[in-house]
Amino acid sequence: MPAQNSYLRWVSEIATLTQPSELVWCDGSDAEWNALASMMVEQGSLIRLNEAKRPNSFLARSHPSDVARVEDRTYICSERAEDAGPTNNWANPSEMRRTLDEKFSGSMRGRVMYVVPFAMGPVDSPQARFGIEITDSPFVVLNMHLMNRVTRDVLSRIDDGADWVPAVHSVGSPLIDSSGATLADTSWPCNDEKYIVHFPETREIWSFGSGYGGNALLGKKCMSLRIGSVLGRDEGWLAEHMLLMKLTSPAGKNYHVAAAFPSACGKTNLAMLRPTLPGWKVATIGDDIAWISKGPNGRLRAINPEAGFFGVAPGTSLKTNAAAIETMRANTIFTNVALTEDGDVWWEGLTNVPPANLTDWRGEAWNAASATPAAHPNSRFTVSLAQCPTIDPDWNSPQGVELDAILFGGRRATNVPLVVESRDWNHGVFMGATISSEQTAAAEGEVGALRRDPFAMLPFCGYNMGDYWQHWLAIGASTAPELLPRVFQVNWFRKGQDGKFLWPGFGENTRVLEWIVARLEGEVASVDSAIGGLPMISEFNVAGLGLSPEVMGQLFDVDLDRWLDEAELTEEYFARFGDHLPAEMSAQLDGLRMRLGRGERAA
Ligand code: OXD
Ligand code: MN
Repeated sequence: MPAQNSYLRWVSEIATLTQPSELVWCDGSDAEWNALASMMVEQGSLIRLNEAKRPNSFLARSHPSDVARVEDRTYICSERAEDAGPTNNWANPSEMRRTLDEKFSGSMRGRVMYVVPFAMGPVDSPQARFGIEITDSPFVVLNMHLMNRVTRDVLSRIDDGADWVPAVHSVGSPLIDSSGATLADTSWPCNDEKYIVHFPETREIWSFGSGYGGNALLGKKCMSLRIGSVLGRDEGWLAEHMLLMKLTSPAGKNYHVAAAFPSACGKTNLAMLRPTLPGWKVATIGDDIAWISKGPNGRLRAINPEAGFFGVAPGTSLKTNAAAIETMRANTIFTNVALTEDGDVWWEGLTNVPPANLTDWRGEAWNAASATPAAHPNSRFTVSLAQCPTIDPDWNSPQGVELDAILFGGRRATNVPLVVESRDWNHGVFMGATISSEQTAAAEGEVGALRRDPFAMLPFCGYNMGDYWQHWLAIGASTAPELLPRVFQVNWFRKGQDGKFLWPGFGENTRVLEWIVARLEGEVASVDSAIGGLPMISEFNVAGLGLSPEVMGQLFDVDLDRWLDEAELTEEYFARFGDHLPAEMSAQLDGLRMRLGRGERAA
């Protein structure tokens, strides 16, 4: 890891390599943000939205090829391929360094190189970690201001000896070529060739060719999850793809819940849930990432290392997530949404009827008869957490919050009940390791086949997934069972024979949380089944929902034969991890099969 104060040398090395025309040290101030935003508006790379409707907010339109994370261009360059494991793209670190040297050489010519010091987590938190991102994209700087704590304090901490993660980003589109000729700029510079590279041993990040958030805001997936998971493994904590919330019961008692769901399964909606049951309250702490470590009393505590939301816009509405709509009332950057005639934003699902005379995400005139969506399906809003009306007052607390429950969920049309409680921590780790969703589009593979996404970390674990499961087991083994959060599997997405969702979801998910809390309080029993503890139907509150006994039966059905088939697939999946598969995971699978074979089904 870079030594104290070596950031000065590092910055100068990167400048020598990339040859920018100017170097700017960022301070995270409002003045810096305003000046950069105005500059980008003048250059035509941002559109200022209607000041009366959406104050201090902007729209960016990306290059049509640069709209999402690029998993096939994301690399874990550990010294040994087996340390990246079968779920990551591994590349030889020395070869990758040669490639990066070539790609970054002169990549910032004619551009400004911004040096952005940032903290993940409150600067004073024992769980905070520091980073410095170098970027040639002012758009990245603007987003970093909203997503992270950008502050020069970080440099003082590093001067005082704190560790830090060096992260280099270039859009890979110089404005001067190697012969000195000037090249034209575009509103969204990027490069056809992209590299999102992590060196876990030296804890470095290098990102080339993309301006899109998940590839370019290096504090997020790159540092908080891929490098974060490596730091967690080495230092005894957990970096997780989880939302974080505080739930308050009608009795006024608080519970903290972390929940892992694969991308695009509604984490932001759950983090900002509006309870439908009287007396319940949800306060948001984070919608994407949680860092979990053992507190002084032995209980697990969590912080959200981020300071903003980078949420998917389509589908977000007053009906599905009123808090998100309120959060982005001002000071928000939108990427790839549609523009209304009066300078505001729109996306599919925001209203039932689209406004007339929209301009789509590519800048083309759009109307309801158009063949393509007005907003890109992965269009985004970036906004500070502080603006969220449901934000928990403790979201910035350096100590974080004590976890009471951890939820694992996938998007399962079949098999997985609405909620199941794990038998114990190790069984909970097995639940996390077997998260999956049925594939819904032929583009993802065979429709209906299971797409595995263990712990929702498939694209985000910076080391061998088998070792990561072992690390979770070790955290459990070193903690008294009564201090550990209880682990549950949930599934909002089960479908009936008619292909329709069985469960209303959204605010009604409060009912699942209510049952979980009742379990924590020992107020309700659970029914032992082969796959874990199920609610007694008579004790599960569905009052007023009008769900028939058949629907309730289907929501909680455990089909032993189908589960045995699924166990077969899990065995095949586990085999991919070879020696890195913890023996306990095989034992959990054996235990499941034994219970299924005995015909354990909920009464
Ligand atoms: C995200 C993701 O953008 O998980 O959060 O893809
Ligand atoms: Mn995510």
